[in-house]
Amino acid sequence: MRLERVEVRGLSLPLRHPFETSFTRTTAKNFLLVSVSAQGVTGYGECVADVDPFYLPETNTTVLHILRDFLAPLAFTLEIGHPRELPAAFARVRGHEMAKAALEMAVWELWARREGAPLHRLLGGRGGTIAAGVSVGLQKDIPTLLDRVEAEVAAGYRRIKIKIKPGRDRELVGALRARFPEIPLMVDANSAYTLDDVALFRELDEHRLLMVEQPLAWNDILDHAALQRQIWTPVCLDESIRSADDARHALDFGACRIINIKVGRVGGFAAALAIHDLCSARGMPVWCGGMLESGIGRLANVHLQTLPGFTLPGDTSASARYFEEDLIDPPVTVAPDGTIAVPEGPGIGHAVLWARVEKATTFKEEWRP
Ligand code: OSB
Ligand code: MG
Repeated sequence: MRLERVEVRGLSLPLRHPFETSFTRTTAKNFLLVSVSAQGVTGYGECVADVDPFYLPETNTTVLHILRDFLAPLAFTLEIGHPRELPAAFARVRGHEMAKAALEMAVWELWARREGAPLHRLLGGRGGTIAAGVSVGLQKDIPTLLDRVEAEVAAGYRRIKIKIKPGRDRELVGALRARFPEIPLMVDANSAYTLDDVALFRELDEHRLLMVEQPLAWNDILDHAALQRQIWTPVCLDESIRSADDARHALDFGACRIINIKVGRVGGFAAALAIHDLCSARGMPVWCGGMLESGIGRLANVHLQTLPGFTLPGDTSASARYFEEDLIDPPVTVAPDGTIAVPEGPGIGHAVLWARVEKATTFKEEWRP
């Protein structure tokens, strides 16, 4: 198969509630949507980059540059026998995993549609349901946080994650544990701490958290290994894992006991599958993270999570938590038992509402061989 057209558009979707982390406060989801076409079929890939480089180095602007000037021209030269061939073809471009992933994911989605198969079948997953977890941002005060968590628990979510940052950590966890002693609870620091904070993490050990996600630097493996040796709570890596080699290094050095896989962060589905397989072989649990995706990226995450190594609930929750109007029909919903149904239609499996895509579009570029 040869690609005949690549389109990239910028979209802006207002968030129903601002999402606050240790590194920023987001009020709208501003992202790139990649569409690839061949032989009358179009596939979609949602990019996880944002307007700023505060989570990882890439931004929407760097992604557009890399796609327009390097990855799309390269992709047009390929006779694609299977989407898993793309990472080797893209390897000459160093880094830029989010740009690579957006294009690679669109080709996988196109491939699934061509075969009339749901994405999960192409990935080696299964139908049925997946367990939903939820990521709760920093709130204005502790009572508000408790109310938010109470609502999410009532909605059925199987695991609660809260964001922490220096000065807003032990109090939040203590208050939550006092109110909900038994819920599966974890924290995500998004790289806000250093090894000088070991004492804090030892304190958090008392609360029997499921894990602490990315406590230290975004590009670190070794300090995390030093931290993990000194605490009971499993460390989970997010930002630090941007390739299968990163995952192998983290495993070999004991930097974590759990890995958060985000397809868009690791360069695409092929890398996500490689990390999944490596972790499965070594007995390390994985779960699927989220980046406040629209329904298009959200459904890609749903399909990935049907692989057997995803033994922990991820950050995939209902469309309605984020957006008044999602780009897909039906939206992603969570059943009272905290599960999400895995779509069986071709590709991502739900219709893309193109009128809504057009309405949210801020700019568009289109390239051909
Ligand atoms: O670190 O997992 C993260 C959102 C944006 C950037 C980074 C992260 C997150 C989340 C939200 O935690 C997950 C979601 O609800 O999509
Ligand atoms: Mg995270």
